[in-house]
Amino acid sequence: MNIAPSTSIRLFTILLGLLFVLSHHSMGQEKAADASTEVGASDDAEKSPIPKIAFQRAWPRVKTRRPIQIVARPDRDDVLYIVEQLGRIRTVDGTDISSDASEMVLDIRDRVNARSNEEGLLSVAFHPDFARTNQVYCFYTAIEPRRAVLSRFSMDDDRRLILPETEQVILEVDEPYWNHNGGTVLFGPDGMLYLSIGDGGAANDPHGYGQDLSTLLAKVIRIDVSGSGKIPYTVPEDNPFVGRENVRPEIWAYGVRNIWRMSFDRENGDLWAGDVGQNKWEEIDIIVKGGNYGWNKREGAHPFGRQRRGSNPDVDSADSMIDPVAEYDHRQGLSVTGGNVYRGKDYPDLDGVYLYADYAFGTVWGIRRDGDGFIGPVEVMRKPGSLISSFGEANDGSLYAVTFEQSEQGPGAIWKIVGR
Ligand SMILES: [Ca+2]
Ligand SMILES: [Ca+2]
Repeated sequence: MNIAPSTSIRLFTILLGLLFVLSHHSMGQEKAADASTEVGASDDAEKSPIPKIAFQRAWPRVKTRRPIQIVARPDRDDVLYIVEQLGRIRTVDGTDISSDASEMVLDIRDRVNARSNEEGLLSVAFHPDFARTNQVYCFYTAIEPRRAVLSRFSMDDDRRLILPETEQVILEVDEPYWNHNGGTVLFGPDGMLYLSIGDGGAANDPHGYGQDLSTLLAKVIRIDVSGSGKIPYTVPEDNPFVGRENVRPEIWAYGVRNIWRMSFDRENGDLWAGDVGQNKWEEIDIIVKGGNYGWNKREGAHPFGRQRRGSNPDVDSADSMIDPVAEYDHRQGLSVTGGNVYRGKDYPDLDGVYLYADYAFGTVWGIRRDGDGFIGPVEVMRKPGSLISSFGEANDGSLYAVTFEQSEQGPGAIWKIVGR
């Protein structure tokens, strides 16, 4: 998600009908599909193939609007949480995808600003030790002043409802513009909280925040929220920039434009991210400690714009920039939605495959890490007409996708990812 001008996506959704008609017979489309294997392509695809997938509709009678995440709760498998962008969270039955049971368990529309396409309640994470801590973390945009907010909430004694009045603000980041609010909050295997924050917005990263280590914009940050008491968070001592002058010590990685979705591989701890590009290149990254992912000197693996003001000359060297592990251009999609590595039990062939999508085109790709190299990406599904806003992982490793159907104003839908 998070295309810069929302008008372009509206125009695009109008064109989707046309795409249906043209679909597989269009020269342009076939070329685009072929091109998707160019970056990081492997000749050994036969050796360890990446299987095709399908979307199976889940909870078809549960009505949801602007669903942008599906989240598991660590202490319970029988419930999953659907995050709605306007500022609500509802449940679905994690044991039965045909169930129509659903309950609204949080409504913070009173404090969430969701006026534009990229604003709203953007991401939610349960604390990994939720059974003990009773902590839910929400990342959302607010106004007056325009900012992004990371907050902690508690559930009631029965652990059924998330209580708005328990909000405790952890961190706020001033947002210069309405777009590029980034936005995945999640916990790592190390128990730390990771948060992706976009470059603040407009176009071209006009203030050079990507390479500026004195701001949290255009970063992935890592903080420790395990302490109790009055300090909302502490900075882990092993963060890469601790102790450097004029540098925010929360920073884990930088030079990212707008990581809308990122996730950990539960088996090996790899942190995968989809970083939304500007006008040309959408990219998939594996985020490492201290890594510089290039923005706004690079878009994907390509030089971007003129050499722009960098506040920190020692990070301006192109040598230090990490290229994406996969990218695609705007003939193949417009806005990348990062997904998850499949680690479920139902489809052994899918094990280790990272699935991601283009929000606008409804194309899904798979890529597998193979030692230091990669197999793929290959196109594993195409679902034009579904705007894929996010993927999510249940406790058993099953993966889901959430979509807006037919248009950005269309009804929400949730899908289970199945083999084909
Ligand atoms: Ca912004
Ligand atoms: Ca990059």
